[in-house]
Amino acid sequence: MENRKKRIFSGIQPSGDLTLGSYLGAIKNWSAMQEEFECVYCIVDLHAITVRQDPEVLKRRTIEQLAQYIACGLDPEKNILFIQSHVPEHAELSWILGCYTQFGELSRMTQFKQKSQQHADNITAGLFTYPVLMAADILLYNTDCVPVGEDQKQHVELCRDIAVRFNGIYGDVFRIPEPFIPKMGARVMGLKNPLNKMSKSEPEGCVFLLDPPEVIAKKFKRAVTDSDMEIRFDPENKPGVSNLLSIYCAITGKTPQEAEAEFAGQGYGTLKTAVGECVVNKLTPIREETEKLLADRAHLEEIYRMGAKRAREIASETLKTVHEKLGFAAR
Ligand code: ATP
Ligand code: LTN
Repeated sequence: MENRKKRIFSGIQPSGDLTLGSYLGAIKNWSAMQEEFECVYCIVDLHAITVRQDPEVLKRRTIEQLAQYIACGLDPEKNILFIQSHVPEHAELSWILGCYTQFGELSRMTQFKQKSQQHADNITAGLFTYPVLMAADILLYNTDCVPVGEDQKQHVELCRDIAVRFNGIYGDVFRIPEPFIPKMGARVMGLKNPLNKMSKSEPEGCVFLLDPPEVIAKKFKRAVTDSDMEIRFDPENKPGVSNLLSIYCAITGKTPQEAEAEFAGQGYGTLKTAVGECVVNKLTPIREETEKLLADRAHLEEIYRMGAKRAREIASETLKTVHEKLGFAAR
């Protein structure tokens, strides 16, 4: 395989407005990687339609998500930023990989089990084969590393299994990717229900990247904690307080022990205000920059078109190799 910088691939669905969870679990780490690695970041609209979307809203969110990627520090010159449906190789490789994925493997995916409960009236084949498309995303770019939150680890592991299986039959076709899960912020919990992951499709207890400062402060003030008064990092017994401490640590870079010492002897009110403030300080410049970027749609369109062109150059090479290995007649 060619001699090059290590490659990173990741993506987020434009299925809702970006949250503090997707920022701390994924995007924050993406921008830290752009100097050292060759990075490809995608807006995965094909994945978003695995549950029903409103076409107008989907279109708006797709462009807003691109603006937020850039506002979070992803330089569109250094990174390849693109929209999944603009690179048809994703859907093509997904079909092929689906023929090398077991029904049983897909049945075991936690996200499928959860989403099929949430959308019990619309459990589509797309929802079931979602992880195969994700494997195609990753493998098309000969990705070395996939920075995601904890909830996506199982999907990256399935991707590795598919790649190993394919390579076992056809030779060294795909690079085997590693997941990258951050130490802090890998699983930000909802502020209303700290037993559930903060998620854009559950707006209750969810902080959005574009929330104004007063809304963020209010959401933290109302965060669920517990009835004892001790500020201690203990996710099992004190999920609400530990979640606030994790958010604080993920943003400030402090360890949970340092944060505990800093808040020792203080009340939950002080903790909530402090965490709310550090989140506001982090998100305010991102919101302002997003608004500026959204004022120039033509520029954003130029960025995603350039991104798709660069992405396609890589993806089409991989797909060509796969076709040859499978024995498809040359075009
Ligand atoms: P949906 O509710 O539509 O499933 P989501 O809010 O869970 O969406 P995704 O688009 O699935 O967000 O995730 C985008 C990225 O952010 C993934 O890498 C995912 O692991 C990460 N992520 C999402 N929510 C969290 C969270 N609460 N904590 C840490 N990382 C998260
Ligand atoms: N399934 C991911 C989004 C996603 C992704 C990817 C992440 C689609 N394709 C490739 C990393 C690499 C999610 O966050 N729900």
